[in-house]
Amino acid sequence: MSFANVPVDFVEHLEETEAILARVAEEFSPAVFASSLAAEDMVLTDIIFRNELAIDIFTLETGRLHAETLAMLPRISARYGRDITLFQPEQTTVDEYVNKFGRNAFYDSIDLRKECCRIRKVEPLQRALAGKKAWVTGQRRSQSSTRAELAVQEDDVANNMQKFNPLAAWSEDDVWRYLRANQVPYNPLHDKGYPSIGCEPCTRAIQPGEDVRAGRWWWENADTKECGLHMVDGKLIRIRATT
Ligand code: ADX
Ligand code: SF4
Repeated sequence: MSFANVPVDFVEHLEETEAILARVAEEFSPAVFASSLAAEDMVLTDIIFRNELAIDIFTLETGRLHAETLAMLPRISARYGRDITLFQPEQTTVDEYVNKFGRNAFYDSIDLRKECCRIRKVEPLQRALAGKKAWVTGQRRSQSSTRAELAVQEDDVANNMQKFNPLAAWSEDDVWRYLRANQVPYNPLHDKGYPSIGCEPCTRAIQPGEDVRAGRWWWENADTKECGLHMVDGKLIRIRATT
């Protein structure tokens, strides 16, 4: 495609991102990409599938995702002829939580919210990452204060592998420029005030001018708003890789 009439820094980001993904596929096999099926992750999905990179894509299907998010799965299969692998929580553990605390107990305390995220996201993530050398995420620095220091490549000491954030330097505008230029399918909730999309009961639309993650766990303070996917021993630790 032509990138005439787009800023030079956008083209630079794109070339760097494509190079990072190609290096992950070649040097860190087996590697996987964790896709939430949101806008950033559709940029990476498009690059991986169109270039036939040897990186499997998976989604943590928590059991509480929006219908619009789940509807992305057949749309992706139809567009690329490739499927996304789903990882789901252990049903017995979910049942224990629901029976003991209630289906929506995550509204009651930060601890119960984190426990729900642990059961529905973090434990399935560990299964998805087992035996892999690297994983890729769609995190960007400008998404939140907790991501401002995000490195493109990190030593994921908790999972004993490398972690790559190839969109770290991208702006939200860069993401939408890419999606529109390549006519990539995207979650329709993005057009309804949802710049960031997680589980249905823990995500709401934002007002114009609000922080992009203001609709995620909106009842909590900004500094607790991470689900544990990107943490080590309960803390966000940014370890730049030396390789
Ligand atoms: S998070 O707090 O839920 O992790 P966000 O929605 O901003 O935040 O996602 C950041 C990155 O985490 C995504 O780009 C993706 O790589 C990964 N991720 C988040 N949710 C999922 C999911 N349900 N399945 C797979 N990966 C996910
Ligand atoms: Fe549970 Fe909400 Fe976390 Fe989803 S985002 S796993 S529903 S607490």
